Amino acid sequence: MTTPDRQTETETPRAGFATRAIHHAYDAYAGHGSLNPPLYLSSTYTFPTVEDGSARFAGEQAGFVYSRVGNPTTALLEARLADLEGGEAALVTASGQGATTSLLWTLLAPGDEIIADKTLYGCTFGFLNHGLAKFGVKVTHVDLTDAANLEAAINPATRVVFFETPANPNMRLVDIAAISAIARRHGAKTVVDNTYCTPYLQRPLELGADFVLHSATKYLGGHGDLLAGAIVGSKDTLDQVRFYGLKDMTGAVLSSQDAFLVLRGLKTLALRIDRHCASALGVAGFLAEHPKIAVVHYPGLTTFPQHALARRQMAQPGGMVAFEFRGGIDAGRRFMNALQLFTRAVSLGDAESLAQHPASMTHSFYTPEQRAEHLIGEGLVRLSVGLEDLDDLLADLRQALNAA
Ligand code: 3LM
Repeated sequence: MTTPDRQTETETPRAGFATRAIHHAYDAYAGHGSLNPPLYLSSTYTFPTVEDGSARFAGEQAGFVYSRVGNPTTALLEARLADLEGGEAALVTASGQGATTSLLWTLLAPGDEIIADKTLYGCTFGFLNHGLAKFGVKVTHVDLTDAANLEAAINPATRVVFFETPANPNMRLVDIAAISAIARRHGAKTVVDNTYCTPYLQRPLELGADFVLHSATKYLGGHGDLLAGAIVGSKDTLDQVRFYGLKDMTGAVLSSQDAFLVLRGLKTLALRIDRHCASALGVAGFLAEHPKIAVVHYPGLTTFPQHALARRQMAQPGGMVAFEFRGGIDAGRRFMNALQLFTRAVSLGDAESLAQHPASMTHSFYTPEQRAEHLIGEGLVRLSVGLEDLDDLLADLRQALNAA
């Protein structure tokens, strides 16, 4: 597998990922010498004179004006995320959904087309098909696991190509470099939801994508105590998203307190993801051997159909595992109700291990017909493997499988 950090050498060697996740863009010796960055709790900013205020509004003078368009604490988080993803700029939002809507409403206009992969997080699917479609954007779902399908579907109206990899919840992978190259040749922007991987495992911009989206609610925050989102990409477009998509349309602004918590979460991101991945591999291997399980979807298993792509594109296979019971969802329900250490809850990327049933929870926004068409099995069970001891997790799975 590739190493977690694939930065090319420059004249001054660049600090490693974990170092930058802790230090980038903050000088503890400046100001009062606070080890942690200050938390700025202010909705508005003072202008020394009317002329200064006018110049700031006109973009002729640096400085903050109002926290809907910028705050020093959220600005630090933005600088850090841009650095970690290898992007020019970042914009943080009140939730992952706020990132998706703020970006797509900026990039798309009536008459444009967005081509999205078949499988998407339930509320992203909802926004595309009930939100964007209502305002005259054509939404086309294409199986992007085969790049030839994009080549066949893309046309002059296609402005955006959108996908998750691994996809939530069925773990299908999309080849970021192959899809981005086709989109670029046709003048469309590629947007990758990198929530499942984080930049520690996968950096889509380095593979040719134009924008990365995150639900920072998940691994980036890492502790299940906040909602947050992020977009990383070119400064020009993110300025448009900030001053139009976010400021005027969604207002999905991240509070500085939650930005502070995401900055805290980032300090342990590399450590946590290493542990999530090691335990998820243990869990997936254990489930794959169990007689009651029909199939396990985990990129780290050699039996995973896209294992070669996983090794090429992801530094490690991630912390999410999906699987199906031979006995269908009735067995899955008995299993989930018997869990004692895994917590029955949606969301992912927390210290606590979580289990949920996508068809009736995160992906209940699809109709049963849409789920079938979009490859979301009714019997799929999804695990977010947390940071507890692997032996304890396996013991819990073993006893719940006995009850299934
Ligand atoms: C979930 N997912 O349990 P927020 N993109 C991806 C996501 O997984 C999510 C978002 C965007 C889940 C949330 S379901 C009611 C709970 C790949 C969220 C949206 O707005 O920060 O929740 O991110 O799969």
